[in-house]
Amino acid sequence: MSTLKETLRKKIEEHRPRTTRLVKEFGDVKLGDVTISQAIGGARGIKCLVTDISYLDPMEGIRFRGKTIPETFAALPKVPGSDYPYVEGFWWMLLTGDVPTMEQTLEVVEDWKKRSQIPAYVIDVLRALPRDSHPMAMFSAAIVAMQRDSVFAKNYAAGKFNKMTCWEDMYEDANELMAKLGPIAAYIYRMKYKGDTHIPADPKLDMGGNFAHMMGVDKPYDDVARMYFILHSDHESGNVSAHTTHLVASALSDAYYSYAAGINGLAGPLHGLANQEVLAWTQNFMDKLGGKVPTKEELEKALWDTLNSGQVIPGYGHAVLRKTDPRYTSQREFCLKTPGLKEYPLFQLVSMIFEVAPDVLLKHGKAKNPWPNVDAQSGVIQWYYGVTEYDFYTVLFGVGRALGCLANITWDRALGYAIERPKSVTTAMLEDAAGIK
Ligand code: FAM
Repeated sequence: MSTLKETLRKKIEEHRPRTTRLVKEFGDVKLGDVTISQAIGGARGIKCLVTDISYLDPMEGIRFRGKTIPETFAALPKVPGSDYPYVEGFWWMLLTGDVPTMEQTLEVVEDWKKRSQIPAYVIDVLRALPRDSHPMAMFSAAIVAMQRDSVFAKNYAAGKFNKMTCWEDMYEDANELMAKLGPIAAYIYRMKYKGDTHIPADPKLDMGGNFAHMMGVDKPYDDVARMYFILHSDHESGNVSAHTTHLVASALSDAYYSYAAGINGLAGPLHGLANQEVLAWTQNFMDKLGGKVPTKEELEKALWDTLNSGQVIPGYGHAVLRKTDPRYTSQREFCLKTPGLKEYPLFQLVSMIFEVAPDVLLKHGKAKNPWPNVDAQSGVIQWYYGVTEYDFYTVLFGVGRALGCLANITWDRALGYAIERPKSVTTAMLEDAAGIK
């Protein structure tokens, strides 16, 4: 049986000549022009990043290694007795582009188990932080604290840097992180919100199952975790968390520095924090109505009040997508097929927002995409299963997002991607280019 690392090595060796040829023979081929509004407007739509891990079509949504979300869930080996696949098998697929066998998947399960112990000093770091620190700040601090264990950084410092083989060190660090992030997140959760009582890992369980177990949440939360981590893993390379991770890694910073930076970007309200904001918005609104599900008219008014006060409707809109996010749809389907959730008032309200908000946003006329993104749906599932501390939701996103970011930077090293350094211009230069006197 070929191991993940050996399979990846073969893929990398097959891939390298394609990148080399493109640069050597076709380096001058144009991919597009850059306009002033793109330069000022967050580089929207400029094609200057390369990744094969996932691709985001504006109308179709995400494909992981060429597979839509339903195709991904159908193809991967399932945890016995569960409807959802092993996160570990998905990691194999993201890294190699191949669907692993059950045997290959279980090899990653075992590998991560061996690596999953949280170092004692990380616990010390977490406990030293004020208990009211945001869980994303705690998560970021824990990740950067582990930098001392980076194999990549150690070998670099020892003068062992080799452009052709350094991906192997990145791969080691990436696997260490993937194995530890779930337990760290669960530790933060229980320290902050569950009276500082902790549940040891169960060696029989896979990553998703263990996460649910260490959080102290019963089945089917293990499936929620698997679904959630896979759905949040990757959204091609230009989003803030993926791009930040890639940018920092491009300076030959190791996986710990790079992913901590990505996490800090994910913590922003326009990115990962939106899922916390969706639930805060929805619940505040329900509270004002004394807990009852509103009428469509009441909802429409509340949405307009939000827009008129200059705020965004959280969970709606997207920089690239121009239709309902399939990650939203996938979570909605989970709610619709799960007894209890379908009738749950909060889900009914989230469904009603889906009916009302797109029209309101269209009339408002600003957002290019009036449809819901992944964050509009995720909080309600967490709440239903008792994870009601919505400050924590972005940490869940961060555990999943690591899959994509870390697979990407492993390939960045394998293909020797350059340090990122776009060119800036001054406002006067833009005025000159525009012909403004
Ligand atoms: N509610 C109100 N206004 C919105 C809006 C929304 N949901 N989405 C976009 N707009 C406004 C936007 O603020 C901008 O206004 P100004 O011209 O006054 O600056 C205008 O519409 C054009 O924006 P756009 O081109 O459609 O979107 P952007 O690419 O600039 O921004 C988002 C994309 C996601 C940041 C934006 O849609 C937004 O703020 N959404 C709400 C927050 C959210 O759900 N974030 C999560 C995104 C998710 F995919 C993730 O990363 N987890």
